[in-house]
Amino acid sequence: MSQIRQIAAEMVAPGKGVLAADESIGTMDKRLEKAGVEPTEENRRAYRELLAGTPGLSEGASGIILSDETMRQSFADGTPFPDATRAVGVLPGIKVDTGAKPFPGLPGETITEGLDNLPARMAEYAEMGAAFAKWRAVITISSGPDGELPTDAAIRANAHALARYAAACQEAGVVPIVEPEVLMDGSHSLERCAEVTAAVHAAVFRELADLNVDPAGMILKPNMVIEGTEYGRESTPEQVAAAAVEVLKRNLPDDLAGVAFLSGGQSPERATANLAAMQAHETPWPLTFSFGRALVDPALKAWHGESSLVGAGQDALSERVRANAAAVRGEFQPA
Ligand code: 5MM
Repeated sequence: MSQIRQIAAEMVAPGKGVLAADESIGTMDKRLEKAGVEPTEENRRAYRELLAGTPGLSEGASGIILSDETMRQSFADGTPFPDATRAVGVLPGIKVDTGAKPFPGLPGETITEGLDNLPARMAEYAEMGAAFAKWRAVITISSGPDGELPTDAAIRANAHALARYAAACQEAGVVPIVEPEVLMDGSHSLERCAEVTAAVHAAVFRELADLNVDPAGMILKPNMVIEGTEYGRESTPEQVAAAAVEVLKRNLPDDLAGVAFLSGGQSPERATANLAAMQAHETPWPLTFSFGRALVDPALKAWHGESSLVGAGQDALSERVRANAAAVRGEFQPA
């Protein structure tokens, strides 16, 4: 088996998911401020050390996605982050996109940037120890002043960028996490989310195939198929799971290494319950988690920047990682 296939399989091994701790500096600072923590480089570092240094993290997390800043920082004892996470059995990954930016010509939509010089950057990240990478495309559903969104053009361009990124990763011996996120923002139904998500996956897997990306050496990080936050009625975990699996089965190749869902702004409890319900369905690929907020929000709240509360923050993260690992093993017990 090729090295990237082996790493990809390790990332979605039974009972394991991937922790997304790759907020850009701007996003991280907003989250720190909201939690009452001064947004400084040292506080961003200390918070990421709290997460990556959580005792027992590797029992439920195969990897952690870092940002460029964190990748170049060290634990307080001087160990660089990628070495520190590997030492505890958690693969380091790197977010390589440079953000979703307003799409010229397509009002209300975004195109994710970061392709310039990517092969050279990938080689540097591989040298620094990155086992895998991540690129997030953002797709908006709306029927507002900008017309009916998303447009086919935005879907196509974002899918193409994801495929160019994934090909560059595999060429550098790094596993790509391909994240096309259809946002939950809006008043759309679960059925509309299903329709858009399926169209996005169709475009993404067409572009990936065109650029000869090996599905067995990559992970798809999709949104769950879920109603918009303003829809007014919450779908049950069984409805979300059935819709998500039906959508995935339409376009994903059977030899894809795995699917690791994002949480998208759901509460930690809802994201876990939905993930647990997915496991009742037979799929050719493991279905696991690569949550950001649904794993780390409780930890950030518990810590709020106090060195005496690092343990409390780590306990809060452990609790969410354990719940999601139980969910993917089919052992989830709702509270
Ligand atoms: C952790 O947040 C990631 C990076 O966000 P920005 O670059 O926008 O600051 C983000 O890509 C995240 O990995 C995914 O959206 C999944 O996170 P959630 O919180 O939706 O599970």
